[in-house]
Amino acid sequence: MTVYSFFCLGVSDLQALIMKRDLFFLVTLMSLAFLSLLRSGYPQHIAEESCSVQILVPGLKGEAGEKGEKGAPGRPGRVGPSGEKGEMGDKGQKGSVGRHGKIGPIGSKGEKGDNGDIGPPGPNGDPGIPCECSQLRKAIGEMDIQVAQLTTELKFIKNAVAGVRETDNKIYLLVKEEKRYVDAQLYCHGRGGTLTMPKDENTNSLIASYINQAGLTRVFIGINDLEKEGNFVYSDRSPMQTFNKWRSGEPNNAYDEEDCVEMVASGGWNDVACHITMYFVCEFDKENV
Ligand SMILES: [Ca+2]
Ligand SMILES: [Ca+2]
Repeated sequence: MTVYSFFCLGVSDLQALIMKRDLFFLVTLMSLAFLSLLRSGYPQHIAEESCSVQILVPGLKGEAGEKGEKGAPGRPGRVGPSGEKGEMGDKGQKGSVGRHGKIGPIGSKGEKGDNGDIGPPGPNGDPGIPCECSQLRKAIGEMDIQVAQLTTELKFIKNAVAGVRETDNKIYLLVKEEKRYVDAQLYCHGRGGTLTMPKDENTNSLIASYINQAGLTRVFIGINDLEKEGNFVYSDRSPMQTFNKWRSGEPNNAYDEEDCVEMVASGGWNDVACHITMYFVCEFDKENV
């Protein structure tokens, strides 16, 4: 009966149903009608029957129900974002005086201050002792001379300690200080002697050995022709004797300036210039020492 009623609905009636948006109800009706057709096997007969049966339409909407009770409180919402910074508040009141602090550590040493002002001059001193400057200067000068003499004597003693040669009545000293002939003679004379005067073979050999042992090659000896060219004399101005040890070709008065005499390591003699400097040998009489 329901299916027949459905197909007997007019188009306007369907539209009305659709307009009422009761689609679920409509679909249900269509499904039931289709099943009925399959079961009957005479779908063409439907259109031939009259639509005198009841028309199925939905009922009127019921009245609204009573208002429900108030629901349970909802969950708390999320924390909202930070608000904008507020304006600075008013300055608070001045606090009370705090407690006394601890004593701090000792500070580092400060820099030296500036010099103070110059003080007033002190009282005058007592009068001094009159200065005898001239006498003091003289004394100082004499002391300087003595120091120089002592220095020279010290050198002489050093030379003497280094070794002397002697015969029965003579002492020979090799002085290792380079001096000109005249200065060498003054040196020896100042100590009570003279430049050595070899007057025999033994003495000449002794002096030659002396300078050889000292590792020397030449020394001044006390012979010269300063006063008269070619007339050789000893340093004490005594005349030459028969003994001599002139080397071959000597004396030659070379360059017309050789007026003093040296002894070479072999013991031979040679006239040389007096202004050259070399070591020398002094001799002293034992009686005068
Ligand atoms: Ca000469
Ligand atoms: Ca010569």
